[in-house]
Formats: sequence, structure tokens, C-alpha cells
Amino acid sequence: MNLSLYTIAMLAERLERAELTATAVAKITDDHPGMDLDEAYAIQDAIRAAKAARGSPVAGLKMGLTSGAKIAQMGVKEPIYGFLNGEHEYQSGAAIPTARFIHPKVEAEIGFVLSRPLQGPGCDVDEVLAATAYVVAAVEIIDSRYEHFKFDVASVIADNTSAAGYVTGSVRHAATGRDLQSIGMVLRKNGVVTATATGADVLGHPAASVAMLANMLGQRGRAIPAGVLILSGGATEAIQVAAGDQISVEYQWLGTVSMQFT
Ligand code: 0L1
Ligand code: MG
Repeated sequence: MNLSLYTIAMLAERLERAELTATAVAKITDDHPGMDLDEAYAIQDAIRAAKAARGSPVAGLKMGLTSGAKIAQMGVKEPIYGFLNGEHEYQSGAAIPTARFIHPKVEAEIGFVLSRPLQGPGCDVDEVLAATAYVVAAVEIIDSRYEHFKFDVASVIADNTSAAGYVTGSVRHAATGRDLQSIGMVLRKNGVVTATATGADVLGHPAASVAMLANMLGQRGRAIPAGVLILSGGATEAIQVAAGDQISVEYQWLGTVSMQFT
């Protein structure tokens, strides 16, 4: 680690203020080009601790950069993870105030809730499916706190993987008995089909992404807790949204998630 604890706390405060005031900032590796991924996760942890100290609930975990296209684009070896802030949880049909974001985008995902904790190493798809209480359709709202949505992997980990909100559907389904690899998703923006995907677009299988999360957390002595929402990663590309946009994502057997940006 090269960054002092003071610098980590200062950068966490800068990024969280950017989030809370919906004001973009320069990416932090501009000032700290040698920042490594451990330091980036330490900044993310400091943001999480600040929210928890204020009583702002941490509602779950997310995987990011899970599609082959995004991994290649960012030149990363593996996906990244972040946390979900329960203050920005919406139910399908919600009106979502766009002013709370800087330059929001939405992406269709599969959410998992576990019945028992999972910790790597060695976690795999079968173990995730056996430990899943239910899966649920979810749309993630991502909003980089960086100017022009431009960043490198260390900067975006520190910025809690652009996590900004999420909208969940009302259908809860067992993870077994239906094929999560071939589930189809159709994202419409203002009634026009804008993106399509299948579950296989998330690291080959959405449960493989959850297994990878358990393995990554295991390396840090952590586990995925039971009972919290896990977003397994964008199946579709991320679609830019603005006030006035209506978004719906139809999932083959998990219902539809819709929202109106106001
Ligand atoms: O959830 C995601 O895949 C986002 C990860 C961070 C990169 C981005 O903001 O596109
Ligand atoms: Mg996502």
C-alpha cells in the first residue's frame, strides 16, 4: 500500500460527496497514478463504513464488469465487486428522480438471495444454485462519479463500481428447475427495444458470477451473507437514461421490471 490512511479517508470522502451532491469529479488516479486494487477496495470500504456510520443501510453486493466486452474494454483480469446502498432501492413501477444522479445508465441483471452464506475458495455454479433461496429480476442504475463516465479499473473500484441504485421485480423464483443460462431479457427504452441479452452473457452463467464473488471475498477473509441481494452483473450493455425516459425489461420467466425517470 502506498496511500496513507489519511489519503484513503480523504478520497473516500471526495467520492461520497460527489455521489451525494450529484457532481462529477476527476478520476482519482489522475492524482494517484500508482494506486493499486487493494487501495481502491480500501477506499470503497471507507465509503461503505461512512454510510453505515450514518445509518445508511448496506443492502447487498454487486458484481461489475462481468461481460466479455466490458472486461476486454477495461483490460481487467477479472470482474470487480461493490456494495448496494439500500437507500437507492426501488420496486418495479417506481418513479425515480433523475436529479439524484450525474449521468445515469441502466443495465438488466439477475439478482440472487442466498439461504446460507458462501465463501471461497472453490465455490462453483452448483454450490451457488444449491445455496440460493431465490432469484429475482433486477435493473441496476449505474452512475460513475467521474467526469464523462471515464475511469480506469482502480478508480471505478474506489467509486464503488459506479453503483447508484437498483430496481427489483416482484417475481421470486427458485434457482433450480429453470435455466438461468438461457433466460432471455428484452430492454425497452420509451417502448423501443434497445438491448437484448441472455443469462449466459454474464460470465457464461449468472451463478458463475456469484461463485466468483464468493471466491474473491474469500481471498479477503469475507463471505457473501445470507438474505441480502446480490446483483450478478449486467447482461445487457448499459443504456443511458434521462428525465422523462421510461424503461422496462421483460424477463422470459421472471416477470417485467419497469421504471419512470422523472
Ligand atoms: O455494474 C457494472 O458492471 C458497472 C461496473 C463499473 C463500470 C461502469 O460503470 O460501467
Ligand atoms: Mg451492474
